[in-house]
Amino acid sequence: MPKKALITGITSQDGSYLTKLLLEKGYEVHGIIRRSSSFNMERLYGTYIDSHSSSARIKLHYGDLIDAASLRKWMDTICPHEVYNLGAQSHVGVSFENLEYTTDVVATGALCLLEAIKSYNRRAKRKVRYYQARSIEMYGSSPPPQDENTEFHPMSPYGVSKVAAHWYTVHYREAHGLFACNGILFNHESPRQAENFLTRKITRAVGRIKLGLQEKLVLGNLKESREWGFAGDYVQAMWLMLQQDELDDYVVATEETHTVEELLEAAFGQVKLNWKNHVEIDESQLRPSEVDNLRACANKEKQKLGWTPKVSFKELVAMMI
Ligand code: NDP
Ligand code: GDR
Repeated sequence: MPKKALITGITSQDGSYLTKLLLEKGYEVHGIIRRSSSFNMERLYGTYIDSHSSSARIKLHYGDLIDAASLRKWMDTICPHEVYNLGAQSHVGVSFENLEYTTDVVATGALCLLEAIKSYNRRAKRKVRYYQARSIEMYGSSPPPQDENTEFHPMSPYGVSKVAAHWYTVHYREAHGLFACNGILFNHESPRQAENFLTRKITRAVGRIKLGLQEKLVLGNLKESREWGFAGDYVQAMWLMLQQDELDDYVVATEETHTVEELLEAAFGQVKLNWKNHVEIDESQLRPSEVDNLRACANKEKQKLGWTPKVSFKELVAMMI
């Protein structure tokens, strides 16, 4: 019998890369999808096979992180060995506008999923392995370098909600013996990244400007810096975390910081354009508070998981262009 994995947020950037990885490793993959008025399965194209086909090892189920009953139902029906909680309202800027919704999905959603796993474990006498997607946004204004022991000081409603999801995960591990771990991931991107995140917004605009389809690119804060890695590499680290004998929490990062301006240089440089001739600033896009001093220390993950990123910053930008 193949191992079964359940992924919330399977339609996400990370969900699509993780699905591909797990299928390659022989898993049967189950994903929770939300009902939406527009079809949003593009990222799974090339991976998804109609579940009526005898060769299909990927199955999708309607559910929602804010619908606890649906989570209990799918845990009990699918009986997975591993659960990856990737579902989230994951846009930091939007979290300042949609506060309650972000908390419901990111924090309470994680709690409901953990509770569903706890109940299932007890009934089935199993020990499901649980991965919680955490974020460097939780560190917020804590000074660098940030590692697994750095104090949390989130600077956005999204970051605060991820802190709550983190502590729920720790609580279920300590109080109820759940086999649960937190992956603290720095920014990771890909051609599948949503267009309202910075890297995709820039790389997409570069192509459009070069082809004469767009005149200018309007951005917010250019002073920030991030460690941008490739999502395809990062899902490997997620899987590795759940294969350890003892579960732990890990920071996953490239440990290579670039400013937004360096990203613009690299992206526009790919098509021999000067970004300064095309970028405009719209102050209304500035966030009420920013995470402006991030620098990872990912020693533990490198030593214990043996994971290192394969795609460099330059290669990532070229791939996205
Ligand atoms: P995306 O923003 O691409 O996707 C979010 C996913 O969550 C989508 O599949 C979305 O479904 C789903 N979702 C949203 N709301 C709900 C809900 N109420 N119930 C169930 N599912 C829901 O995420 P990423 O791939 O970028 O990130 C994956 C996870 O990793 C997220 O938890 C994110 O917070 C976290 N993370 C990401 C980082 C990054 O750099 N990408 C860094 C650190 C952490 P739909 O398609 O229907 O909208
Ligand atoms: P981030 O990514 O907030 O780090 O969250 P995002 O790409 O949204 O912003 C990165 C930085 O760029 C600045 N910025 C802009 N950002 C966006 N989206 N759009 C713009 O026009 C723009 N102009 C400047 C931002 O202010 C910020 O400083 C991502 C998400 O994937 C989270 O879910 C995840 O947890 C973190 O990364 C780690």
